[in-house]
Amino acid sequence: NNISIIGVPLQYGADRKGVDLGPDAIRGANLHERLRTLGFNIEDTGDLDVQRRLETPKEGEKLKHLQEIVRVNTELCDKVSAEMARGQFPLVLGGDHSIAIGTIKGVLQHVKRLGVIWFDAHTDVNTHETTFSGNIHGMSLAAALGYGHPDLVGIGGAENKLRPENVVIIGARSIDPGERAFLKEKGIRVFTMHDIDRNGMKQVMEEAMEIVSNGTDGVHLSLDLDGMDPFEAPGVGTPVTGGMSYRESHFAMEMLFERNILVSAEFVEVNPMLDQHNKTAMAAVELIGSVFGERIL
Ligand code: DIR
Ligand code: MN
Ligand code: MN
Ligand code: MN
Repeated sequence: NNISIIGVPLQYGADRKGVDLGPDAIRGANLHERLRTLGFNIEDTGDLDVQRRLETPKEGEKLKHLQEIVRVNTELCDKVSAEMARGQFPLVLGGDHSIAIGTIKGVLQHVKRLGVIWFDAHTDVNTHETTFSGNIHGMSLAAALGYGHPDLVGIGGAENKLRPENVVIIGARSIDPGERAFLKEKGIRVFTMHDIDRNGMKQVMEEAMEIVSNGTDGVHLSLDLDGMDPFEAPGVGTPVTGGMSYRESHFAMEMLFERNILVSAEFVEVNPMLDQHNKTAMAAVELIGSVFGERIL
């Protein structure tokens, strides 16, 4: 019943200004009040410190801003772990999706067999060898699985990692060739938009929750707001048409609450500089509310 909010104003993994303002935009959409109404004790631990000066990545540098991303994620890992050690539920606000590495590595210190639901238009399983963009937010799931640049894999200890059979991706519709090969090779279950169209969110979530809770001791939700349709969540750096509707996303969160499997959650990639009237931050707060038990009636 105790939630610790951890803001991570990191933009370097997306290499795009504005996503560093995400944590405050989400807070500003009435987050604390919504959670308190549900009966939770909220401790907002504030934001982690992130270097403000954005240096242009050097010529020939494959992974953009690697050093600062590793530093912040290492701090985040320690912070998440410390909050869990005192019985808190970590609710991490991004920031770009590279922060999933730090969050997951922190949770793994306490939950050795961890399931993950990765809600995203993308699959974020690139490595330094497959990436086209050099953006580390496209590599965070691979790193948490133990693949990619050693500095990323080493965050929170290389031996702490997810198992492919305990991970599902929901809402994917933009997958790079290298990622497609990776997903197939590791046997990671991806529920694409096609699956949601065909079977509906109810069945997709039932199957997904079965997979991530089977043989695990808890589940982490990593939710990239670009998983939603850009029409309803326009404030993201890499929008992809044809995403999950507001209702579908909302319903998925309600199903997660009913099943009561989450030990941690993060909401990432809200970019207020690209948003319309804070719509995306408000959508994030709606989803957070549902995950923690908000009901219409
Ligand atoms: C692309 C985009 N696959 C990349 N990834 C994004 O840069 O690796 N992930 N936007 O959220
Ligand atoms: Mn992502
Ligand atoms: Mn994405
Ligand atoms: Mn709601």
